[in-house]
Amino acid sequence: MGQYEFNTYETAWCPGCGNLGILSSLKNTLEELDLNPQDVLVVGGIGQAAKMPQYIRTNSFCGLHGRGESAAVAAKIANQKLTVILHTGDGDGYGEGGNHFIHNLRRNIDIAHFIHNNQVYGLTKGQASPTADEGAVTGVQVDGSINIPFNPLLMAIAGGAGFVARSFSGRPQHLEEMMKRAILFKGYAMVDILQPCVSFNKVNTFSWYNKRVYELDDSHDAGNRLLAMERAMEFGERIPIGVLYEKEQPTYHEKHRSLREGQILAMRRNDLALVDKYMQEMI
Ligand SMILES: Cc1ncc(C[n+]2csc(CCOP(=O)(O)OP(=O)(O)O)c2C)c(N)n1
Repeated sequence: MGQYEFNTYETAWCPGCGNLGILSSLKNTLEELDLNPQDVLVVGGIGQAAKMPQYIRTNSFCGLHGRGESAAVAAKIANQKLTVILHTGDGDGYGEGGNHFIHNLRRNIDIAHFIHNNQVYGLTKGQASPTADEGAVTGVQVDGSINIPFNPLLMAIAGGAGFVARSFSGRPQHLEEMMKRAILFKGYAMVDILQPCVSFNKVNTFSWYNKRVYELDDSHDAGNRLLAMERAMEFGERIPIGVLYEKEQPTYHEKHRSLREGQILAMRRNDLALVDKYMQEMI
């Protein structure tokens, strides 16, 4: 039994749910990175995907719907030594949390954000999520979704993210590689993970994704922002998976004077001399 496993636990997920594969990929990735569970924080919001923190033996935090993103940022600001990993669904991350998502891209806080993208609101029984295809029929959108789908990768690249990737829950080795690179990346790193919802999305199934995804190879220049945007717009008969865009840039902590100087850590350590210095500066 790995160090990230609870002795016993039962998930709330359906047999065949992509979340099961994503959870085991996360555990394998953390094992491979050999991180101490005490140094890792897994954060979620609300939703089926957002239950990830409950099933892994690390520090955990479950926020409100759409607010896991701000909680993860706050935790990293308070303790930059933590490896902060955020799991949201596409509704949680791009819908209710859409504003936080957009601004996290440009803050460049050093967290890894894994979005389980099943194109529906799974927990609440399959309504169209931001990434639902136009025309997708659900129990609520009975005539088909009338909205243009949100393109998370295009948004992330345009919004300033330094690491933008996509993977598929049905390709565990690929997913683990993406998770590993995202966690090790210095700065905000997002991986949009295509994931079948066996109960509420009968169109974008495992085989639907499996037929369409193709792995980007060395011929893709991940340092070229415009080319990355072009790849991000490819979603249909062929769907690229891999790192679409990667560029290291100064992080929030590096740019923020107080955080650079370790102010919050000093306060947590009760380093009175430093706390006094900061107080003097403020008054
Ligand atoms: C502000 C707010 N709006 C709506 C809800 C109801 N709600 C809870 S989970 C959820 C959808 C979750 O979908 P998603 O984030 O895509 O994750 P999934 O369950 O598919 O993994 C909704 C709409 C809520 N809890 N809070």
